[in-house]
Amino acid sequence: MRFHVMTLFPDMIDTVAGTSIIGRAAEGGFIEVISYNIRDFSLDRHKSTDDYPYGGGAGMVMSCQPVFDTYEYIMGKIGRADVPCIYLTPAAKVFNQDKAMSLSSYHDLILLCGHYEGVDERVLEEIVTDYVSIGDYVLTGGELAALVLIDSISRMVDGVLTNEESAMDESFGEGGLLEYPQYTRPYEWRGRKVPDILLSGHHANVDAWRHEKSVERTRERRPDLFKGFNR
Ligand code: 6GU
Repeated sequence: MRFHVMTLFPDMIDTVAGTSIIGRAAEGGFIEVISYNIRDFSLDRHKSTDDYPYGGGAGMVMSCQPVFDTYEYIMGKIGRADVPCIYLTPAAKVFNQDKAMSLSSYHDLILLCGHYEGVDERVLEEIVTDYVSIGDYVLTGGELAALVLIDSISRMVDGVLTNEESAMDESFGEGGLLEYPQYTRPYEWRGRKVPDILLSGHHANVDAWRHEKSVERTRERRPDLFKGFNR
């Protein structure tokens, strides 16, 4: 799977996407993250990418031309039609595991990172297929949000996680419950002991205990999720 990221800060994308499990997946050829500097496509004498907003107000607005030309360059390179173009913005529906799952079925995804006060609406109307926010707070730009999508989608791609990594019961995995607590050595730390059931060797009892903890934790920390949980 390939991620094409349109941004004014390609280093931010390259650094994070080259690290840890996502970096390993790219090395292994399971995914590819390609960043495109929108500034490189500016036809302006000073390579500018933004201008003052019509109607006045604070900040600057990213111009149509460099964004559109970056998009056209990427589409020419991909050479296929069904390519979602996702604009990262707090003014959108919040991203979740279901959305990650549905996006993971594409061969290519284009991610557009805005900065300043936004992007000229006309180029968004022309190229964007999906508007995505990563939560109800404001970031200075779309790059961190794009990286969140890349991480959560990549881990669904075959070959990205080791068997060990993918076998983990996760929050939002089967059952829609949060992850149960985990412990490692030492048995006692600062007077806190590991729950004895985990040392019992009774796998069925351990599973039942973990399920109970997942339910309890979901009820306490995410009552909104718990409402939709049965059994
Ligand atoms: Cl996707 N972009 C920006 N700039 N801020 C955000 C966001 C996205 N999601 C939450 N805040």
